[in-house]
This record gives sequence, C-alpha cells and structure tokens, in this order.
Amino acid sequence: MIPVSGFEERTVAVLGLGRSGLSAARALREGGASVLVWDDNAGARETAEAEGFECRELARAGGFEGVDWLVVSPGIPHLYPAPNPVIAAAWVAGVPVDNDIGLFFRSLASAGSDWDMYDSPPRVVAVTGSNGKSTTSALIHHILHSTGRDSQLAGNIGRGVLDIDPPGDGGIVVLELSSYQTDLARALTPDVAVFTNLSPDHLDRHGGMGGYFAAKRRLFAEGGPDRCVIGVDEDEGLYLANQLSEAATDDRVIRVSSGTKLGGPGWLVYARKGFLTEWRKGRQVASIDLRSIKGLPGAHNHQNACAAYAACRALGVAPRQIEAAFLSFEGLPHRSQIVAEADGVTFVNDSKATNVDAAVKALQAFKNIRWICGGLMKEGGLSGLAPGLPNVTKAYVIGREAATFALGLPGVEAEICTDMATAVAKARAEAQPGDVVLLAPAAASFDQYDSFEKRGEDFAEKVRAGL
Ligand code: UMA
Repeated sequence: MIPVSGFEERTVAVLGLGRSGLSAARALREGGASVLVWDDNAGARETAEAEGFECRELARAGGFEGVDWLVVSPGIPHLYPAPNPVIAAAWVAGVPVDNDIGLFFRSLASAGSDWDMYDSPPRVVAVTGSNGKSTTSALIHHILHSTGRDSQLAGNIGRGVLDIDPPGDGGIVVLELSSYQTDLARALTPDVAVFTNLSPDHLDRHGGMGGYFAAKRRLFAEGGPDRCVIGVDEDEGLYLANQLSEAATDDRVIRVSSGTKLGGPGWLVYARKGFLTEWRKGRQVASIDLRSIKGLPGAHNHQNACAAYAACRALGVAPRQIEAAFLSFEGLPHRSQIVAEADGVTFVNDSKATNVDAAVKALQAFKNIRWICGGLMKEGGLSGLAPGLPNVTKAYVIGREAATFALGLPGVEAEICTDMATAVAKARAEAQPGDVVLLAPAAASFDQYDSFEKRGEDFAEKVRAGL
C-alpha cells in the first residue's frame, strides 16, 4: 500500500467502495487522514464498516460538514449522464473532488524529499486510449520485469493504484488509465505517457466524443510528461502529437502507427506487414519480426507491441531485450487468448471486444472465423464491422437482442443461438480443420453476465467441456 501523504489530520470522504475506493480509504487512513466513506450499495458499506470505516450519507443536508476532500471511484458518474448526488453536494459545499490516481501522483510528488537516497528515482508510465491499453500496459510491465527492472502494474487493469507497494530505487509503476480516471484526477504527472488510439466508447459518460477525447488528453496536457508515445492512426492522435512537439525533430514525442510507414526526422515506431521498425533522426535503429509471436496476433496487437516497444525505449531498454520479452509474452485473458486447439480448430476468447472497433480488429487478426458475437449493443450501430466480415464463415449470435444484432450483419450467414452453450456447440460441430472459433462480441456483456470476464470464462468453460 502507498500511504497517502498531504492529508494528515484532514478529513477525506471516499465515494464508492470497490477496488479503487476501498484501497484509497485504507491508504488515506494509513497516511494519517480521518476517513469517511459512502457507497450507494448497503453490502459495500457493511464491508467497509467491518474494516472500521465510518459511513456517512454525504448527499444529505450538511453531509459535507468538516470534510476537506472527496475521492470518487471511476465507475460513478460525476457529470454525464447525470452527476451522482454526492458529487453534486460536494460542488455545492465547495469540497474539491479527486480520485485515487490524483492521490497517487500527489503522494509520489510529496515523497520527493525522501528521494535523495535514490540513485534513480521511481518513474511512472501511464497508458490511455480506447483499445489495447490493458495489453500495452501488461506488455510494458512484462518487458520491464523480464529485463530485471522493478516494475508494478496497476490502475484500470484491475488493481487500485494505492494498493501497490511504494516504488523503490529505480522502480517503475505502469498504470493503465481509463478516461474515467484521467477525467477527475487533480494531479497527473507521469514520466512517460502513452496514447494508444481513439474510437467511440463511454460516450454517455463524457457527453460525446469531444468530452471523451478531452478526458484522455488531460494525461498529456496536465502533467507535461518527459516522453509521449502517441498512436497517430487517427486525427486525434495526429493532433495530440503535433501539440506536444516543438518541431518535426522533437523527440519528446514518439509517433506510433500500425499499417502506415511513418516518415520524417522524428522518433518513429511502426508496424507494417508484421514487422516493427524504429527510426530516429532519419536512421533505422531496429526491426523486429512480429509474425511468429503467439501472444500478439493481428494488426491491433502489432499496434500494442509498437506502443509498448516505444515506451520501453523511452525508459532506456535495448531493442534486443524487448524482442526477447515479446517472445515470452502470453497475452492477457479475454484478449485474443487461445483457450484450446482441437482437431485443427483454434478456440479464441476475445470477450474484451465489447465494442465494434475492438471486434473488427479481432476479426481482422484471423481467417476462416466461426464468430460468436452479440450482447448489449452500444451506440453507433454495427456498420463499422464491415472490414472484418470477409474473414467470417458464419456468425453464431448470442444475447437477449440476438435477432436485432443478426439483422445488423448484412451478407453474413448468422444463426440466432441466444446463449453461449448453444453457440459454442453449433460452432464446434460445424468447424473444419483450419477454422477459428472466435468469441469477439462487439457488445457489452451486461444483458447476460456481470462482466466481460465472466462471459469469457463461460466461453472457455463451454469449449473445454466439449473437448
Ligand atoms: N457505486 C456507487 N454509486 C454509483 C455507482 C457505483 O456507490 O452510482 C459503487 C458500487 O456500489 C461499488 C463501487 O461504487 O461498490 C464500484 O466502483 P467502480 O465501479 O469504480 O469499481 P471499482 O471496483 O472501484 O473498479 C474501478 C474500475 N471500474 C470502473 O471504472 C467501472 C476498474 O476498471 C479498475 O480496474 C479498478 O477501479 C481499479 O483501478 C474496470 C472497468 O470496467 C476494469 N473499467 C472501464 C473499462 O475498462 O471500460 C472504464
């Protein structure tokens, strides 16, 4: 745990008592703050009370009396579609609203006086973007770890950032940050910041695409990172890279692309036809063949590889060391994860493909696909799937809206299966050697599951049960 500094003998309220909120409450208490907590769910309040935290209904009149600061969990809306009543009450009471990411950077900065003893002060790499940020963060962590560096991984990837150990001499903290997290943090000062890509997601929480991009952009605009790794395959990335550099030669920015051969005198990393290439100051520095790396299949993973490579180069890791670490990377659960191979058929779990953009990338990574898709559809429709559909032999549609979903797949043979067991059984029975049975839903899981993880586990279980 990283004890939060700067709040000694002050009163801090924590809203939301999940992974992020509970670890923040503990770290605040450890740092000497007086902590009050609230969660709209009674069970979560009971868990916190069992740890000795005092619950206070903050939204009631006078709820913020004596409170100096409010720390909010990322899943709780603070502005759109409507502010949580506790947050609205904090605004009225004039209490600053922050989150655990803000507390983390603040604590790290104020620990600076103790850092005289370090030969190499701790550094933070923060990764944001719409897709690929978990894989990119995990890959950076894996590369650092396999090259003997002291690395810790936290944030949106599933671990509250204050839950980790205080980083030691030369320690590196790799943070995956969602737009929910970058939007609210009052301190955001990574040494290296990574922007993977941008496509529509969480638009209800940000009042549209502009708000969504503005939330991510804060990571670069607020803290002034030493190095910025920017995916430039969309206009937003090009715009950001342009804003952050003073000239075409400015190597504060490392531009990254999947598919485009980048040119110019700057620092560039791109993947084309399965090869990653690094250029700096007009000269080629390194090249890596990505095609045989099992843990990183498809162009979308080659983009992740480029972003992770660039972040590690910014930290001083040698190209050959990075290449060796790529080969031992097994990928993350639920992201192009091979769960079984039988009779020449490969079963791939990409349950994390909760939106159209992520699903199309998974579809483009494989051929001869028996595609399990469907679930709670997101805004924007399914037309964006078109570039991936030529690789689909047949779709097996799940979810409560399966029939509507199937109507959005013109030209694709689609069978309404509704549940996972039926979809896996049918796909398996019809698959030929060389086929890939791919779960890449292009939809959220909440109509049938608690989370995309549960959906992916169900897929893997049904696959294994049928072997
Ligand atoms: N709650 C309220 N009122 C509300 C909504 C929620 O009191 O109106 C309470 C719930 O009862 C619950 C708590 O808030 O007790 C949950 O808070 P949370 O939703 O922020 O979840 P945490 O467990 O704290 O997990 C959060 C991130 N969750 C979200 O952003 C939704 C986790 O990212 C992250 O791993 C974790 O902090 C540690 O940093 C998950 C996620 O789904 C993986 N992220 C989204 C995504 O990747 O698309 C952004």
